[in-house]
Amino acid sequence: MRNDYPSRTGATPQITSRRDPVLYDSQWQNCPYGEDAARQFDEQGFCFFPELFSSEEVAALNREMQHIRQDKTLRQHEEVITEPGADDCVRTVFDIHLFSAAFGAVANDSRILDFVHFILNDDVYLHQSRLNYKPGFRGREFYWHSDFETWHVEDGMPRMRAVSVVLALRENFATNGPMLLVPGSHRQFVGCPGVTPRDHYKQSLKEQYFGTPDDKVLTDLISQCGIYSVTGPPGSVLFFDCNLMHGSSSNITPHPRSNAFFVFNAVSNRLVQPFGATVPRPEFIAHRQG
Ligand code: 6CS
Ligand code: FE
Repeated sequence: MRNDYPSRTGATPQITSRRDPVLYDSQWQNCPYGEDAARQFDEQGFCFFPELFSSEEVAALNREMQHIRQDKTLRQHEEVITEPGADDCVRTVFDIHLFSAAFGAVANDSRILDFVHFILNDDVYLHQSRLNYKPGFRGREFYWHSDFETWHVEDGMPRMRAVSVVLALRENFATNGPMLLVPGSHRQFVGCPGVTPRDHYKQSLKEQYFGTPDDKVLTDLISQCGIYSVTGPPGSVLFFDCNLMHGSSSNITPHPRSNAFFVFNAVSNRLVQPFGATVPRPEFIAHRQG
C-alpha cells in the first residue's frame, strides 16, 4: 500500500498537506449539532460542547472510575499504565468500554455517535478507549503529538478517517493540565524524526519521545495556528480530528484532571500492517476488528 504519510523513516522530517477529507459527509445540513459545528470542525479540527452530559450521569461514571482505579487486581493487567517513576499511581486504563458497561454505554450514546457518524460518514468501531486519570500532584504531561501519526506508523491505520471523543469526568481547569490543541493543525501532516524502537509502546504510553515533532516544526506550527486550551466542567465533550496536534502539561495541583477517551474509526479504514514498525501494537491499544 502506498504511504502518503511518511514519518520516523530516519530521514529529515517533512510537512505535507493532508490528503484526506476532514468531514466525510459533504452535506453539512446533516450535522446533528448544526452547520456552524460542521464548519468549526472542518476549519479548526475540533468542537467542544460544555456539559453535554448531566452532573448525575457524570457522578455515576466517576464512581465507576474510582472502582476501576482502586481495584488492585487490575494492576496486573497490561491495560493499566502507571505514571513514570510512580508505580502506585494510575496514569491510563485502556479498554474501559470492556471493563465497565457504564463506559460502554457512553460509547454508544447518540449524543456522541450521531456526530461521529456525520464526520466519518461510514459504519464505525472503537479503535481505542481509555481513561486518562491525570492524578493531582503526580499526573505527568502528554508531549505534543498527532494521534494519527502514531496510529499510522505503529498500528497501520491507513487514512485520516478516525475521530476522538473526550468526556470530562472532572473539571478541566486552566491549571490542572487541560488538553492543549493547535487549531487547524489537522490540515498538515507533520513527519517526525527518528525510527520507532521495538516495543516502543511500553515507554511511550508513560513518556513519549518518538512520534513527537521537532522544536522548529512546533514553533512554526504554533506561531501560525496558536493554542486552544480545553477547559470546562465535568460532562463536557470534545470531538477532535485524529490528526490534530495536541498535548497537555503535568498536573501539580491537588485536582485530578480525569477524562474518558473513545476513538472511533471508519470500518473502511481498518488497520493494516504498520507503516513504520515491524510488529503491530497489542489489541488493547489498537483494535484490529470490532
Ligand atoms: O499511543 C497512543 O495510541 C496513545 N497515546 C497518546 C499520547 N495519544 C493517543 C493514544 O491514546
Ligand atoms: Fe493523543
